[in-house]
Amino acid sequence: MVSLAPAQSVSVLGLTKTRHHDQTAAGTTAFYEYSLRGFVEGQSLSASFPSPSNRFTRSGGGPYVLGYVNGRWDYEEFFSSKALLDAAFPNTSYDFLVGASPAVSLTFASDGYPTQPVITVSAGTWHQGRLLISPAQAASGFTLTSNPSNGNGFLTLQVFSSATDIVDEVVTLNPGLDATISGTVPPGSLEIQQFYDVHAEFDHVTSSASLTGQTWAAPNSFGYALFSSNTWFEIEVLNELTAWRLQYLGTIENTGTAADDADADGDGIVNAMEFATGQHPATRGVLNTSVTRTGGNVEFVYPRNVAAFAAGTEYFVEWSDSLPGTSWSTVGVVEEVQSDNGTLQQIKATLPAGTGNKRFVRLRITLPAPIE
Ligand SMILES: [Ca+2]
Repeated sequence: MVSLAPAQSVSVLGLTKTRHHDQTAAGTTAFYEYSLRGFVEGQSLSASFPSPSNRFTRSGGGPYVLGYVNGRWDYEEFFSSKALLDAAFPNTSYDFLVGASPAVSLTFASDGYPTQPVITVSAGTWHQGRLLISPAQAASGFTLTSNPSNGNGFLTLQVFSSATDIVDEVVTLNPGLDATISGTVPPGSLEIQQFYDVHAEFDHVTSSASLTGQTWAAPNSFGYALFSSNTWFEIEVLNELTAWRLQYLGTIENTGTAADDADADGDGIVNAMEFATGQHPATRGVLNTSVTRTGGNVEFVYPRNVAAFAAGTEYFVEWSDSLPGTSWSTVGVVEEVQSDNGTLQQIKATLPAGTGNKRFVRLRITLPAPIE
């Protein structure tokens, strides 16, 4: 008779020595820390199944008792160097104890840390250790691809936020030498002004043990001792204004000559107005507007940046019969799109010419408020 796995069953347990890096730029990672982790994972595990004191030991060390958190047990310690990790957890044989069952023996053989993952991304700009993605790039989607791993275990690649998983790829069969992993961020799946974590892991198994026959184990479950190399970095999705500032002024900070109210190229048009009207803020130019009187009306034509408008920039054509204008008005102003090439529109504002012998017209803009 075939015995079915219990409703609660362990599917994998193990010990991992991990070398963590941060990716800081294209092709560049920097060491962050080492860690040792013991874990028991499975289906519908409760805090008392199979034991409240799952643990591992070795000759001269332990027991190291796993803690239960949200359906799994973990024991984790972090170390600032490999020497400190190896002093606390040498490469030797460990006995993994689940409940009162016979121990599962797992061995860290000589160091087998795989190649450090380095992720190549098909979009974005590396800036101060983060990958910045523009709204247009988020709308189009992009791909991530790793370098080859020389490990013999799993490759994983994840992109996620606290709220959602965007990419969750695993190569579960032993990939052999020179295997890579890749994933796609689907078009429109990243939100403006949100942060996402990218995590890539290469594993190298040095010891494994079948758990078949243990009363608490699911069929085809295994225990592993493995070395892993992890790489992390952060994606920030910019808003339209910040992406524009990065593209044309080389920074995302609203400061100095890149500030909204600064005039980076000294042409008399502040950066915020250059953004709103689709001008180049670092190349001197003239804002191409026109004023025409047609009968009882005045027609005022100005350029509008389609992306800036879509992002919430507001435009106000205002008139006054006195300067300095303390009485700017939008009364009677009617606007229409005169032309549109996809990135820039020409907007024609029609307003009453008035009964006096002069009338002044201006364009005022307010930038969209950052999302809080
Ligand atoms: Ca300017």
